[in-house]
Amino acid sequence: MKRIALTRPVSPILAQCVLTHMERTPIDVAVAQAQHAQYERCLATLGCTVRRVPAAPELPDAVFIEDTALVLDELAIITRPGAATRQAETTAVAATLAYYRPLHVLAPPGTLDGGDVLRVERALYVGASGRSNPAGIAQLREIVTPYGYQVIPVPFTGCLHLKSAVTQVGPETLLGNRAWVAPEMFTGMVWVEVAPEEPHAGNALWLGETVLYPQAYPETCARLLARGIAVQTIDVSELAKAEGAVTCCSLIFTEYGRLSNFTGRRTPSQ
Ligand code: CIR
Repeated sequence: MKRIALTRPVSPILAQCVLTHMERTPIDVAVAQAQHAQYERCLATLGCTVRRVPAAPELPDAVFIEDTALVLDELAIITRPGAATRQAETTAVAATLAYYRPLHVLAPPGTLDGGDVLRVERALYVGASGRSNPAGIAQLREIVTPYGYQVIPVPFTGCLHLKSAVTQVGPETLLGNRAWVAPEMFTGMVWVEVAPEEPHAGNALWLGETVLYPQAYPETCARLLARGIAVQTIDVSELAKAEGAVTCCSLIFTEYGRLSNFTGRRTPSQ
């Protein structure tokens, strides 16, 4: 079975991205594109088949594809991103995901960003954020409950998405910043705390054997290595200026075979 990594090219107008918790600083798009290409190469080296959703040069945040969908084993949920300028990103992602999973689509007034959803087995921890509203979380629960998933809303502060504060780095291990999210919310998981001087270091991309991790956080990286966690570091500094990190530039899932009855239609959730 193949592990697919869906990615989307960096837009030439990345500098016009939405920013919430960061000051706008100049972004070198060529550097961002080179870092993104390196990110894709790392995913391939770590066992993923990289597939690109067609570029959307007019959509500055399109590279942050994680926010547009949640891909589970049985289905994919096409989100309705909380930033209005990002809602057009979902169309092409849905067209691609329709080859791999039956689709459900979130409807107004619900909003949800994939960056707010941390999946641990059958638990979907969902950040109650400025991007993911109660209606969006309720729709998600309605869609996934029949498949045996539990939706657990999680309060957090200080950062854009739940996965800016905490991500999974091992079967029973989370990496997070307890100033932004309470470890007690995640029952039964071991908690690795980010280094105090690296508050943004909680976003890691766990690929089973290895964690892909920003090279900007050496102190936290040392904590992961001390736990015996294999880490591959990568420079994503230019993407970070757009408030992006390592999870948000891909959608990772197992290919169980293409859907033979693909029609391009999508199933509304309501
Ligand atoms: C935004 O504010 O939506 C983008 N500039 C950054 C999104 C990053 N997404 C993520 O971490 N899941």
